[in-house]
Amino acid sequence: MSERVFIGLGSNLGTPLKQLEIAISALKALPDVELKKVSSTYLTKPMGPADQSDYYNAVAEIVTQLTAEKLLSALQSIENQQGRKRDGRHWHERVIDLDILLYGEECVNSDELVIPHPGMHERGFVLYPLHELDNNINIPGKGNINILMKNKLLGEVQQKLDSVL
Ligand code: ROI
Repeated sequence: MSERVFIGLGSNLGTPLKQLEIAISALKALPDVELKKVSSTYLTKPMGPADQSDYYNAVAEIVTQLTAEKLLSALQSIENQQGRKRDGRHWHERVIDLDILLYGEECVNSDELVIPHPGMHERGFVLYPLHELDNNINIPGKGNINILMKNKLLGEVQQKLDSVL
């Protein structure tokens, strides 16, 4: 059984564009993962504390046979390889962030994992790149992306750049 999965990527530390590129290559190299598409890169205002650099965000679409839990641990290994520090500071800068946004139509609610990713439906830095990959997608429990994009969104998009792929 394989699922269509969308992964959010974000970085605002240590040459962010390079970090996105490295993360995409690492995703591509994962066993049981087929990389389908990568959105353009979006330069976005930080959501959270303003005393941090702007973020570079993108969304990747994959098809995978991995369970959501196995995929999460693979993504965490990639983050760790790229030197992601987990110092517990809330909403602060990061070298790379890889989030499972959607896993097919599934909803997951465990201690380790919540899918759809909480907050994704109100974040411009997620919805813009996701819309580029699927302009009519439904976010389980939240609704159609076109309706969601009419709301006031956090993490304002400054600029759209080419895909890092
Ligand atoms: N803000 C933006 N614009 N992009 C992100 O990827 C991002 N990631 C985060 C927080 C700190 C919430 N803010 C962000 O984790």
